[in-house]
Amino acid sequence: MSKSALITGITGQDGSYLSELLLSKGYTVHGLVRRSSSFNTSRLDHIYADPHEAGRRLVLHYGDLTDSTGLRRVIEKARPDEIYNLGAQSHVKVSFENPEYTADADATGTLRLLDCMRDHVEHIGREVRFYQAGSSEMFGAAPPPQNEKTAFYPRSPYAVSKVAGYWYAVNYREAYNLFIANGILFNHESPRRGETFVTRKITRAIGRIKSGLQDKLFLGNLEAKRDWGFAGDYVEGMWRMLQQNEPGDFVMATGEAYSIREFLAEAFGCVDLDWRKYVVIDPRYFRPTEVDFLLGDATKARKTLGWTPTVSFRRLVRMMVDHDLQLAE
Ligand code: NAP
Ligand code: F7E
Repeated sequence: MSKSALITGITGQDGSYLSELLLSKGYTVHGLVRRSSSFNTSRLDHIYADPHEAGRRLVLHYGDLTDSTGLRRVIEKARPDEIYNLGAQSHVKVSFENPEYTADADATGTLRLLDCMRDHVEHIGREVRFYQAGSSEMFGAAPPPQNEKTAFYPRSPYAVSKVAGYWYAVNYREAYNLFIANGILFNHESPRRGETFVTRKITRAIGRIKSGLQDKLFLGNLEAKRDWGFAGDYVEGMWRMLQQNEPGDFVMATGEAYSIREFLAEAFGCVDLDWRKYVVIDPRYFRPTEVDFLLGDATKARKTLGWTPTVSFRRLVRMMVDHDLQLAE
């Protein structure tokens, strides 16, 4: 019997890469999709299967992390062996504008899903494994390098909500003896990254500048440093966490950090342009509390999961720039 997985946040960057990975391993993949007035499944277009197709292995269900009844119903229908909780209001700056919604979807949403899983496991009498998408933002102001032993110091409503999700996951693991793993993932990017995150905002602007569609790029704080990896590598790590004998918590990171300024130089350098001629600082993109320096130590993931990132910083930037040049054309 092939395995079945349920992914919340399947329409997001990571959801699309994880779906590809699980389908390639023979899984049937169920995904939770929010109702939207326009199509929100474009990242899944290439693997989408029409509901009328016999034997399809990608099944989408309407649902929302703010709606427990719907979550319960989807779990009962999908009967997953593994649940990946990737759904979230994932934008740090937006979480300052919509803190309550962020807490509802990211913190209480995680609790809702865990609670549905707990009852489901009791009813069906077999194990279901759960991956919780934690974030390096949970470390916030803690000095680098950060690893599983670093104390959390969250600096945004998003980060606080992810810390809550992390602890709900630990508590459900200990209280009900469930297989639950927390990933603590540092920033991971790709050509499918949302257009308002800084890397994609930059590479998208480069494509548009080269095509004559834009001549300025408005950005906020250029001094923050991030440990940027490739999303395709990170979803492999999520899957590996659920294939272990024992559940655990794992940092996933490249161990290299660069500032936004350095990202700009690398990305504009790919097309022989000087970023200083295009970038304008706009304070609207500053955050009330910033996270200055994230640099991960993924020793545990390397040793226990055999996981290492395969895409370097330079290759990642080149991949994103090339994609966005084509897109703009
Ligand atoms: P993303 O591209 O922003 O995708 C987020 C997904 O969550 C989308 O499918 C979105 O649906 C869905 N979603 C939002 N609110 C929801 C709700 N109330 N109910 C159900 N689904 C909801 O994020 P990502 O980069 O793929 O990240 C995946 C997960 O990892 C997130 O939990 C994020 O916080 C976490 N994370 C990301 C990174 C990173 O660097 N990418 C690092 C650490 C942790 P729509 O498509 O309809 O908006
Ligand atoms: O910001 C600075 C900004 O929004 C990175 C999410 O996936 O990774 C992501 O969160 C840095 C910050 O990502 C702009 O101030 C400057 O210091 O790309 P970002 P993030 O906040 O690190 C973590 C791990 C997650 O878990 C999150 O879900 O770039 N910055 N100028 C800017 N950032 C944005 N977005 N836009 C700017 O114009």
